[in-house]
Amino acid sequence: MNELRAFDLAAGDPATWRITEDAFDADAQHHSETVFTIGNGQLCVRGSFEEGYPDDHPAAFMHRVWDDMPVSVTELANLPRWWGVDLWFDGERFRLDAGRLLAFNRSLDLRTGVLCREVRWEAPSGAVVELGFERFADFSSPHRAAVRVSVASDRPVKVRTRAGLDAHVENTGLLHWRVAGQGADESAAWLHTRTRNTGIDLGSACAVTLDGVKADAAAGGADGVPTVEHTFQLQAGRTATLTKLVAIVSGIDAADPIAGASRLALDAAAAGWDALREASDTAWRQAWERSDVVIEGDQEAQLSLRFSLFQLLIAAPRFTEHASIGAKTLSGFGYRHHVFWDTETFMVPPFSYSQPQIARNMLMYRWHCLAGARDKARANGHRGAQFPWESAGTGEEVTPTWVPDSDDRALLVRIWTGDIEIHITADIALAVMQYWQVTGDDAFMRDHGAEIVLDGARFWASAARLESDGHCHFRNVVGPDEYHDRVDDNAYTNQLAAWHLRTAGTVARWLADNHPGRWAELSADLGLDASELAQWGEVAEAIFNPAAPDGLLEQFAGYFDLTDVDPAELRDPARTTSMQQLYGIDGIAATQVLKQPDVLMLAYLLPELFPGNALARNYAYYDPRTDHEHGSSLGPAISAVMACRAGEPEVGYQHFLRAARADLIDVRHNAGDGIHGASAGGLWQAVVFGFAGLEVTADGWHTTPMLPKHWTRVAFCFDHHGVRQRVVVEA
Ligand code: IFM
Repeated sequence: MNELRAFDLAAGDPATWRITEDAFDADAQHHSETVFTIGNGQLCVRGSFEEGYPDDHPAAFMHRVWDDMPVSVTELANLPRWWGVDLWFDGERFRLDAGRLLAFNRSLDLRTGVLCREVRWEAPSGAVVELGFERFADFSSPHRAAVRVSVASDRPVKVRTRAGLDAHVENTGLLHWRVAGQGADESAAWLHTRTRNTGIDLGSACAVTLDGVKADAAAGGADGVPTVEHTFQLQAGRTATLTKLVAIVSGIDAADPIAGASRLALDAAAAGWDALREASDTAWRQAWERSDVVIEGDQEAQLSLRFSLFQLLIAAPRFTEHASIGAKTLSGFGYRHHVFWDTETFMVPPFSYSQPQIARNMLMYRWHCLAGARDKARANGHRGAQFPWESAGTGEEVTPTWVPDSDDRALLVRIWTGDIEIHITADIALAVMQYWQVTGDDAFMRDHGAEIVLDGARFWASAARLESDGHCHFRNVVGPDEYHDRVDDNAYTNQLAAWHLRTAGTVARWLADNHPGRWAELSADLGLDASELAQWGEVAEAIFNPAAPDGLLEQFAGYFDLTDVDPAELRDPARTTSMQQLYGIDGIAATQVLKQPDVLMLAYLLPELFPGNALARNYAYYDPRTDHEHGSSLGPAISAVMACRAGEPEVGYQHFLRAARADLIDVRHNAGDGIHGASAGGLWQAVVFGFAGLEVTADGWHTTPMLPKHWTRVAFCFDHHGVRQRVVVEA
């Protein structure tokens, strides 16, 4: 097992904006590739080296470029490799597995999204070469990116460079592209590819220049790999700089993506690197002015939160309302870029509060996916809109039903979530209501949000089963705690369903009273009348609520009968795997151990259901039974908030650190698959809703701070009904 590795989180204020690595560890390269992902809200690229490395996982993804695949149905196609630059010194190819690495430094500037790498390398011939790499995705434009490589040597060397576009890329073994055309000359290359199954055209183009030396330039390349090549003699003490300005346009965004990409690349070349940087930096400055959260007194907390926000900002759909953020963002192959409840429950809130336009795009994605949700409800014999557990381009269910067992690939494991983890429909409605409450965006609610809420409520009303005990039940479901699947009356699912049904009544009344024209139109479209609305209210009242007289909720029917666990075993610091790995799938399901907060997740989202000491009672019961350290990465940030609400900010801080380290320190040994987006969004919520205690109500907003002892100040902005608010909490 890999040792846990930490990126340098230390020292000095500028360091709270910079992720650095000062040695190359080939065994940890997949983790580093994820951490050093950059992007612009349309396309992202992992931190893979320009020149490649054996067994690397190079990848770049762009919103909406989906292609079919076996098992997981669909995934974003790894883009043709646009950031590659190959180099030879005296005929010997530069790569870190050859020659001798003398010095290495990689750093990501979170303020500007620029990734830099400095390498001193001794070629097999003995020449010592200094190389500098820089890359960024233009944050001001969806289609542009840039790469720059500078080289210097301690003695005269003959240098050859090759910079171009490469269609021969794969998604972990699967090929998604056919080559439809290509071309190159001595200063530019272009490539036309088409996805194999969905037929999406993609135009990629790059303009390549070489400065600082006199060089011979020529078109080059092979089938699917158009390139521009330079050869030159580099004298000792001179620096040559190769600049590659890239444009990538899909057929979804433009009628002629190939011409579009070529034009954009040439325009970029005319403007030059500095102009692109300036435009990108300006856009970043504006984004950080809205999104930054200052934490004083704790550099690790500060840097981790900025890193999390950075990763969300580069993956968030800034230029389209037809895409959202997948569970692993755009930074890896994990979960095939599918969108889960992680998005609305964990990632949308930071945007609703600080960049509402982006939150709106993400919620609009769900609105555009309503047809898929209606199909899913219909296929299950229900009415209304049942959102899929995993969603991609169309909103159809794309959760795999069987996947190979991670320990024995010959075995298949049944995945139930796509069939029965139904709470996501209410999670989406909750995100819509939260967005509306903080933004006051009535136009969104009138035209789109109300439809999401109302048709989702109709699903709940039709799926609830009234039984002989007079209660409605949801049987055979999965709640947030996936250590227990196929359970009855999961408290989280039941209570969110009831909340959703009640809320739909409120939304319908609001629409009818304030926008009668739209209400007439929507209710006619949906075939919704007063009697159905009344029935929703009745179902909400009838949904089984498992609260005991002292306020303790049973997580699901029969949970309290399961084997209890020794809290010491759960807290054992020597344990390095999840409790499910230790006990097995069936073994852990027979215990009360939770993968992530479930009843406490409900208490987090709907605190009004936990009056008096009910919160403390449930916190005292469930928190010690949660696999905080090795369970779901979604859990720790929420546990941090709940600890604050229980009056224990120092405990909350320990949970906060677990979330903060999910990717920077590869706690679960799976960060190589991509950023844990929910943990990143949860980290913001831990600070803003937990430690700062921000609460927006119908009457305005207030804070109930609960800072960890060593934090001296937390400051951030958010938009309340279109007016920027500044919150400063001091110890
Ligand atoms: O949505 C989550 C789920 O709650 C726990 N397993 C991983 C999923 C994707 O992050």
